[in-house]
Amino acid sequence: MNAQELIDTAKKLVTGDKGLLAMDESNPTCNKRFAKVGIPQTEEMRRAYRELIITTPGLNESISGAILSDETIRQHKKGGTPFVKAITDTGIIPGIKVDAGTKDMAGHPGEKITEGLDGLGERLTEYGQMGARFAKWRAVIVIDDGLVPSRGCIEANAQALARYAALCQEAGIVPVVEPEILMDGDHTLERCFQVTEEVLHTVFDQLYRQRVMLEGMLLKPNMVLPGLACLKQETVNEVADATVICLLRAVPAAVPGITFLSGGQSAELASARLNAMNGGLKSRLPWALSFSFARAIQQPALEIWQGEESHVLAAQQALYHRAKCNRAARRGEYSAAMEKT
Ligand code: 5MM
Repeated sequence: MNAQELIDTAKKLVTGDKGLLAMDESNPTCNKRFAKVGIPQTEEMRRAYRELIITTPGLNESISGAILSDETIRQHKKGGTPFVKAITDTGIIPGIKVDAGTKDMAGHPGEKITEGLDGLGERLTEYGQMGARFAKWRAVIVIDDGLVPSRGCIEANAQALARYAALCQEAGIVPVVEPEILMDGDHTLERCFQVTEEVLHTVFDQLYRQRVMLEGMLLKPNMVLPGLACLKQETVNEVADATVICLLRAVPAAVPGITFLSGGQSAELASARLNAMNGGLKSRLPWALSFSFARAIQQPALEIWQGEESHVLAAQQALYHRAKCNRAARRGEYSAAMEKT
């Protein structure tokens, strides 16, 4: 492991005002999103969609790194150029999702455990040879009050995240550590705060035990939000405050950056909330606060594209716009007026 290279790559991914684009949907997730807008669920359509994304003019103005899936990292543009080369040529750093997805956790009804540690060292070596410089692993925590989350589930997922992160660093790849508390449910913002704090403390405890170098990793958490079905939905500033207070309590200052997932928030709300954190609260932040959105960057573009060649340009404009809005949010300069331009 070259520690300095890890530190440099982690910093490069979050320095300035750019952020990460998560385009690492597994085939079933991508197919589900295609099905919703009537796009055929084939390998060629997934390839064409990913080509649309990575060839978006000016994407590199706002995006520092793109997270790919195993299928995508092996694909090529229509003309034969490998996606990884096309991405790297624009100055965007290629990353790779390496978890094997979530499974029902034995003995823990309603809870999930992320799999994929078997053979991970070898896979990381292969992805590194293909050009990936950072990786991502997502753990999923469900809130269902009175039932979950359980300590057993939180600890098992935190340990898997830490073992993944240690393997990444050994392979010279920056780990993005993603513990996601799902927005599904009617829980309050306060409950999400408690669970997020507990999960993050547990994750950082495990990262310490597994000897992960914090300066050479990134954290990809959820924002602290009320459940989607909760009757009380806090304001943008209340969400920003709660999220920052929670992160200040649980995330060591040695971590160079926090790159939020969007988790099913609308694209505009995700930008507005990130903006509020980087606006008034910036002087309190020891780390860069950035984004690693999938749906909150891609969804409008996907809906415009609909699998039609003639819609590619308009879809790319929508993608460029969302990336630009989030770049502005990193500077605390996003406003609703940007949505009208
Ligand atoms: C939570 O999902 C991650 C961030 O996406 P959103 O901003 O849309 O919440 C995302 O990177 C996710 O991990 C990938 O899409 C892969 O998901 P699956 O479930 O297909 O492995």
